[in-house]
Parts: sequence; C-alpha cells; structure tokens
Amino acid sequence: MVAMSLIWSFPPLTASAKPRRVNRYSGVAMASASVNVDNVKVTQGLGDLPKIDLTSVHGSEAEIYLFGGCVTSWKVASKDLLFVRPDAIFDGKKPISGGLPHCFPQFGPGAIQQHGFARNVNWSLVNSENVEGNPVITLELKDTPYSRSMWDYSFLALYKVTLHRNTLSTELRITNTDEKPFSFTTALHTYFRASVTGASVTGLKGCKTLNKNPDPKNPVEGKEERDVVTFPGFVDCVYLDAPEELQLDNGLGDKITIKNTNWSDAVLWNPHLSMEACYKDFVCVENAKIGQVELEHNQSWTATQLLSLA
Ligand code: TA6
Repeated sequence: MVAMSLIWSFPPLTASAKPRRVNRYSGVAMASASVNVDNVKVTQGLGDLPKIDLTSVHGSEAEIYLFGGCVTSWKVASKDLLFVRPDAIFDGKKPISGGLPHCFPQFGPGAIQQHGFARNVNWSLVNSENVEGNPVITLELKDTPYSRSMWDYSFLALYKVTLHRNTLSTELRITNTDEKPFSFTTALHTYFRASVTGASVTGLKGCKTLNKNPDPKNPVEGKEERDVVTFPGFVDCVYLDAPEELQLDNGLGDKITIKNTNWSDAVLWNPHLSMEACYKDFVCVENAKIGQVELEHNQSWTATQLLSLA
C-alpha cells in the first residue's frame, strides 16, 4: 500500500470574503505535485474548477470536484453510470446539479438554503492513497464565516471516496467540534444516468412514504406497496427506514446495487416535464437521513454508501 497525507485547501477565508466566490484556484499544478500516488490527479475541470481524477488499476474511473465535494463521474468499462444535468453550472457559485451532491446540514427546504451549504462551498483534499491499485481520497469541510452566517456551529465533515473495479464507495463522517450540541439532516442526492421509461428500483416495498407528488410542500404519508417502483411521471418521494440495500435497473442494461450503512432513509426523484430537456436521462436514488441527527460536543455520525455495478 502506498499512502500519502496532504492538506490542500483554498486560501483562508476572512470574514469579509465571500466564500462562494472563491471558485478558481490557481494552484492546481502545485496541488497535483503534492499528490504522490499515480492514480489520483488534480486537474482543471469545467469552469477551471479543481477536479480530482481517480483511476483504478482495474480500469474504472471517477471524477470529483472540490466545489461541493461532488463526485460527478463514475465510469466502469468507460461507461458513465452517473449523470450531470445539461443545465449544471460550473461557476463555483451554484451547486453542481448532478453526480453525488451533498445535502448538509439540511435536506430539502427549511431554515437555511435548500439542501444546505455543503454542495455550495469548496472542500479540501486532505488525504490520497493507492490501496492495491485502487485510489482512495478524503475530502474535508469545516465551518467558515459563510457557513456560520447561516448555521452557527463548528463542525468537521470528512468524506472518503474509494474506487474499485466496479464499485464506488463513500463514507461521510460528521463531527461536532463545537462546545454546544447541534442537529442536522443530510443526503447524498445521487443522479444516476438512466432511461426513465425503463428505470426501476426494488427493495422499497413496505416502507413508510412521504409522497411529495402532487404537492412538494404537503407530503402525503403512505406505504409503498410495489415490489418494483418505476418512474412513470413526476416522482418525489421520501422512504423512511429504507433497507440497507436497493437495486436500481437504470433502463440502459445496467443493474446497480446501492448498499448503505446508517443512511436510514431513501428518496426517489425525477422532475418529469419540469425539466423537459433531461428528465428522460436520469433518476435520483438518494440515501438520506430525514430525521434530525443530534450530536453533542465531540460526537460523530458516520454513514457509508456502496454503489456496485453487477
Ligand atoms: O431530493 C429530491 C428533491 O429534494 C426534490 O424535492 C427537488 O427539489 C430536488 O431535490 C432538486 O433540488 P435542487 O435544489 O437540486 O434543484
């Protein structure tokens, strides 16, 4: 095993700085020089945003933007299983609409901006490893004056991403580094490439549902009765106490297993005609924590997601 630790972060933010605007980091070359494993590379992505390219010795590939700590691409045998919306903006101001965006410290609408701020700020690369030919990186996010302006807590988020032959795994660990307790909700808002008419998810039968169709502002409680859930129109549904394993048939000939630990809930979303340009090409199957996670000083919460192509 070759392992390497590094701290690569954006310049410190002052109270007067506008963190969301710190979007172009000129030190990509410098940062990449400090990554001494050959299967992790820091490159300039779209909009000149720093991007980390992972390559497994087994041929799979992944791309992660530091902006939002967002995995935007996961390729097995050159086929990308994730989807980035054509309207996604890579300007370091708006969240990247696609891949695996973080929703933290809030899922959905609420006291702060929709889906929280973690998808909307720069994460730092703090570790990279080559484990038997498979790349592993860890990103870090800490509170800043910007995050504190809307959520006044000190926290540490560590996000480990591992690429294997036909799996992509993530581990998110949130630690309360504040003196006072805090609570949060969170999700990995995963966009899968799909043919929406052929896509389906199995494993959700029996779950309690909060169905946001027809009115996202007034979810209706129910129970999932179907063995196989499809996407025949607008879908926006929370599944409470979802199982640790779901199966996605993306309608393109691929079967993807979505395993998790500690992501207790799941969300299915397809916007249908409200995103006419792309709704046919993706489905979101999200691991989520809809109930508040409460952490005291120094306590942590950890959840993992493992995506495997059959
Ligand atoms: O996870 C589903 C959802 O919460 C939907 O209600 C919809 O709003 C979607 O996320 C997209 O949110 P976004 O803020 O990324 O446009």
